[in-house]
Amino acid sequence: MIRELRDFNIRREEVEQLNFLLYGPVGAGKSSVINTIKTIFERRLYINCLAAEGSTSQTIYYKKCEVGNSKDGFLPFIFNDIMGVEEGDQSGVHTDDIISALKGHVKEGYPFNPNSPLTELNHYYLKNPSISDRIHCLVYVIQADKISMMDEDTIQKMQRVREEAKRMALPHVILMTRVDTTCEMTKKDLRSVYKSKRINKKMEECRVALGVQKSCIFPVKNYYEEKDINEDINCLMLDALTKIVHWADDYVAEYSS
Ligand SMILES: Nc1nc2c(ncn2[C@@H]2O[C@H](COP(=O)(O)OP(=O)(O)OP(=O)(O)O)[C@@H](O)[C@H]2O)c(=O)[nH]1
Ligand SMILES: [Mg+2]
Repeated sequence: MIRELRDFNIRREEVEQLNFLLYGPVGAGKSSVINTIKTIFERRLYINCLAAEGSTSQTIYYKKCEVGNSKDGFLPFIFNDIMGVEEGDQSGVHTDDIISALKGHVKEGYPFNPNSPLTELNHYYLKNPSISDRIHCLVYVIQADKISMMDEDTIQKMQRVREEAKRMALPHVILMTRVDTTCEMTKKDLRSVYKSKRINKKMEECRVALGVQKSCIFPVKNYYEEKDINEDINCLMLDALTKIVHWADDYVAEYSS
């Protein structure tokens, strides 16, 4: 899977990288997903100060993350890290900013402002984005152990973004994190994740809350306390990534502006 992803060729030549936007509640593990993917491809534990515990979002700038390094080469993927969604009008990432990001209007480094969305007047606003600037797959990141406790407001915000993604025919998937804290059996043996009734129930809850079909929901575990590379963590994430990358490529191939 690593080789397949490293050698991945985007069908449309003018697009050099596939763009993924990670979106979900505060503390869902968005930044950790990026650390995990970097860890897999760079074969060393990747720690990023942006992954942290907090009641408000630890990620406050729009950050594009590349995978790979100049020695071994970079993969043709960019992961865009953003502020988490929160309840209420005055906190968390603004829904309009997410929709702008999907369409490619948000430049790297934009400091999110929960009170007011990005406007055309702001110098972080890209007026005429090309297909290369757009997001090619929306990736929801949701904690398996908190899905049933998610407040109505947060769910509604995420549903609004999903409606927009549907209108744009943009693929959208869910990475369901923290399967280790959700199921004891899975914690002991990550390979039994798809046998776990509890995990299956959580996937079903995700499907109902966001209307994303089951085949697009991937239970994963992020690196967070490990001291070494773990192939089981890698396999789950790589399986998800391989599928997601093909769907993003389908979107790019079919998109015509
Ligand atoms: N047990 C466990 N902990 C995790 C997992 N993924 C993330 N965490 C922990 O959850 C906390 C929040 O993770 P982040 O990656 O910072 O979450 P985020 O979505 O980027 O959060 P904000 O940027 O603040 O919105 C960190 O302490 C992580 O170590 C996982 O799969 N299992
Ligand atoms: Mg973060």
